[in-house]
Amino acid sequence: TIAIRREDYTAPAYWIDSVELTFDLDPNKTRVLNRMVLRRNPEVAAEPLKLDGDELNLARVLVNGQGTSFKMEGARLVLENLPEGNEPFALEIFTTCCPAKNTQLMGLYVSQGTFFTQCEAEGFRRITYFLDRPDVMASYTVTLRADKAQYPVLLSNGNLVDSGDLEDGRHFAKWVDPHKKPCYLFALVAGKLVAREQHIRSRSGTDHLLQVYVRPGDLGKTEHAMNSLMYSVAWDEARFGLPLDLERFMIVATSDFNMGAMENKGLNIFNTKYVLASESTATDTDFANIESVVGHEYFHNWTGNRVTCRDWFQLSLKEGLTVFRDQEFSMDLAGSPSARAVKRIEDVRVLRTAQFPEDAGPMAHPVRPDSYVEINNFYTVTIYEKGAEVVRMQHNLVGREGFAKGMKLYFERHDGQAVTCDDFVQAIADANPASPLAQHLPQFKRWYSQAGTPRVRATGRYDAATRCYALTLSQSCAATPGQSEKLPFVIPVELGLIDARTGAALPLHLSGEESSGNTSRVVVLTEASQTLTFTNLDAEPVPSLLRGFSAPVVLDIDYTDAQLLTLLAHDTDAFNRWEAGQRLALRIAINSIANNALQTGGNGRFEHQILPAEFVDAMRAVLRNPSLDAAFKELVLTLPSETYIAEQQEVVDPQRIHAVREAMREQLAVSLQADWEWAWEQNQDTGGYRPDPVSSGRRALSGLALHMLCIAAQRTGDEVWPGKAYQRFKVASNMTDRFNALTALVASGSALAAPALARFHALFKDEPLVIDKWFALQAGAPDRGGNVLPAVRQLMSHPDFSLKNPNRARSVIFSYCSANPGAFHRADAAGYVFWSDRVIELDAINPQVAARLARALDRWKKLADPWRSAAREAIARVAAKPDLSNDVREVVTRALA
Ligand code: HT7
Ligand code: ZN
Repeated sequence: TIAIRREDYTAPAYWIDSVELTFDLDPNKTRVLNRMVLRRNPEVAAEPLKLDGDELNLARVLVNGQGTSFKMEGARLVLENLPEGNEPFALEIFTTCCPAKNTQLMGLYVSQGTFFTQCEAEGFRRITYFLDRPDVMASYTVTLRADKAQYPVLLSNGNLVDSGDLEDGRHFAKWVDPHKKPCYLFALVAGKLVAREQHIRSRSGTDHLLQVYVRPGDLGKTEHAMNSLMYSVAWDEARFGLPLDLERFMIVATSDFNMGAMENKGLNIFNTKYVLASESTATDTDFANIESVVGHEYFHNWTGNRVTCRDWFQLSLKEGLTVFRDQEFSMDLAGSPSARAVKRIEDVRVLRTAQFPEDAGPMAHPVRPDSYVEINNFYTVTIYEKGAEVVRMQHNLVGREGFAKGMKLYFERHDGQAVTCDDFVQAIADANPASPLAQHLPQFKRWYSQAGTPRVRATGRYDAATRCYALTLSQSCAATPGQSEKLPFVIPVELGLIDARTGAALPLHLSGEESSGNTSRVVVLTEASQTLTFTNLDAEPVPSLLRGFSAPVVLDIDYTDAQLLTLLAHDTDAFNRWEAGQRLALRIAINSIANNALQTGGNGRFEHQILPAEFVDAMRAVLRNPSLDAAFKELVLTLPSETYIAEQQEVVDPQRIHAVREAMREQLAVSLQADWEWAWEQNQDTGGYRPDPVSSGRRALSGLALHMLCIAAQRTGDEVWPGKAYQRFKVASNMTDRFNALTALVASGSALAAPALARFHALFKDEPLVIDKWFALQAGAPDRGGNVLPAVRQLMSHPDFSLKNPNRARSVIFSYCSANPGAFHRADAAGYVFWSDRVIELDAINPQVAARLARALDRWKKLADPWRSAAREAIARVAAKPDLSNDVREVVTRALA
């Protein structure tokens, strides 16, 4: 395994101006004729042409129509005897490949009798020999030929310029892409598909055809995806002045896909999970995910496709920026400040439960990595979500208008180019020369080069004599693999001060500055330690720091319980209001975990009350507060996840964390029983189903209430609420309510769970995405005496299970290994043995999916024994396999380092 290093980047020795591809599609032997026009790059010293290839059968190579000598260097095709000089020359390569055997789902593959491609990052080389790198941009003409009866629809990028019948029942379609593109954006689709179509006219008056292609039975589930696409087109034009640059924009859904979706130019290919939705088969979360993934892929049309990455180290250039854009899109569509805050909290929750652990573990890497073995392993939460936070900080440092100006300059400078993360931040700064971003640009760029999550420690001191409050903010960042020393970051901290007695927002007077009377402002930290002095204060205030999560850092601050209760009740910043509740809950969890005196009784339950009355009362106050939205209440009343609690611990006992969190939940369920009943009653929907933020918030809260009532019933022996849940499960008119009721029964261990699960399967046996939920719910169920692992094994032998389908594999194996810590971290190590078997088994089928699963034990070094040694053994067992893919090898090697 050889690491590729960013500093070794050199421009390509050849450019490819145009590509003419002709496909004779056949599942077992597809023929690919590739006619290219190339020329030497005069800026690079002459060298042989080395074309990437992978699992191709080479039949013929012609240069300017003549046979030529060639050799193979590993999987690369090397041509040495090319015409001298800088004149363009023609290269024709004829290869075959076998899509039916392509279980990796990279390159050209078959899914349910339909051909699909996936070329990002390095899949195009599995279709033909090519310079498979994003800085080589060419014009594409593509002819597809296939059996007309089996493959009536033939799609590729751009515009359809010709089509017709051929001999022997075959037909053809010819597509020309008007835009140059890197080969990772190439796509083709061929099969029996139908499309929902929509004609739209842009603000500037141009007409476009939007199409969503699916299998014939799925057309009724495409309305939401189409609406999301129309909103996306309108939003990008309105917010950033970026119009759709194609006559036709297509989305095609496939049920076999390694990731969520792919932004191929004009021909996006999506996992069905992010396209298909009807109120009876999809939850509110599914609807929201579809909106954001459709938006995300559409926004790539500019941020990624028009301006692309110079090399894969710059991946966050397009991914971080596009996640930022899809987050803003969803927030703008959500509308109200409260709904925006809910979206922000959800995004931060993902960052903190997935990216912070990555940043502290063996796979930690900067937003712009310095090296990789397998690029597929770097489609990470750091590149995507932390990358988005780095863009968000730029946005906040230059302001909304300033950011729009920066984006405009970025496109003026780089349209049609393959560029770097530096080019992006430079454009934003240059468009805003007086901004703190421009002022601190070299230091700000450390966000791209230094891995690890910075910590900001805040300490406050009030001096009654001077009526001053001194707030000291000190930053640090722990070492990460390959980076022992970190330099200070630029950290924008949005803050306010709150009157401890009344909860009122206090005007901010910063010593040495003219007072604006504002109650919230941004302070930009650049030093290792800085002290801010606030004046004119009659008493010690409660600081509200990092409002809206203004930087991706951990904030260490020793709040008293009373201060947190004040913030929870009064902070004008909704994010920090939620955060105060989470801090209170986290503190209780951590103390209970540390408190060895707190023993479980023989029944495995805590004998003691863990939650203090003030906490329960504060939660009740939020639940009953008439001025708060249901969606926000649901977030406040959901305890921090086991993964998040584990991240706060030096040494992790996963069973104790699980037991404590379950006990806290049970107590919250029992103590607030009357309030949950009230919340359930208050949040019943009357009208028809709509997945908007208000009604989905009401369903989320009533779902949580039902869940809590079933938990309480389990404790008290009451049968009314499980009965009501079963009834709701049976009669619910939408999947959100139905699935929430089913979850409540399964998660509370009700006797009604088994009949409900059986009924659910029978009802939805022909809906693969719903059956995925059915599998995931069982694999993610709370463990009762070690019952989940045998259930998971049984699910794997269910006739509906298939390891080859990534959605199905994820629904069972990942739900157990990555999302069910209480059941996975078994003291007898059986969970880890199961994990290692599955990683090895999956690796032979689909290395990318296997490598994702391999990351389930990333944080093994934090585990207490016996888990730690058992986990190391399981990882070593995988690493000992001689024929592992590069993907899995890189993950386990880093884990053991
Ligand atoms: N840009 C897309 C990345 C992607 C991908 C990468 C590796 C293997 C399979 C893949 N499918 C899609 C997704 C996105 O960020 O929009
Ligand atoms: Zn993306």
